[in-house]
Amino acid sequence: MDCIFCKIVNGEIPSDKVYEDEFVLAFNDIQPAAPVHVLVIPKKHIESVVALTEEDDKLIAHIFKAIRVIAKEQGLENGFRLVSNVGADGGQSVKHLHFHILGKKQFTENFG
Ligand code: DGP
Repeated sequence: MDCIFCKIVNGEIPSDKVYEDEFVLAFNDIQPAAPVHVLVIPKKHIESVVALTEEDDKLIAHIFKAIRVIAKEQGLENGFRLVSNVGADGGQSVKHLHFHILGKKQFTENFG
């Protein structure tokens, strides 16, 4: 499958890893939009949030547990922004489910 993030999972493309366990990988975004910009992905290929099924319930809980660990490791006690872009209108460029952790930057309440 021609998926950049699957290639990162299987080591074909290098990445700057910040966290890894059996089900989840996290690495620094190649185009950081904040001083901390980590991408958290399931190792399993899932296209986006809307492609999740009940079978993935445990995986999603696991991803959120990893997000808590990573946020702590990255020193984001003061907060962070968590984003998952979905589909064309959501601006999703890589069609493999991922969560952006954006930190060490003061965000506002506005989206745009
Ligand atoms: P999105 O627009 O939500 O699909 O975000 C995809 C992000 O993935 C974008 O911020 C740039 C990042 N990205 C794309 N290709 C690579 C890559 O090869 N390595 C890393 N580390 N990040 C990548």
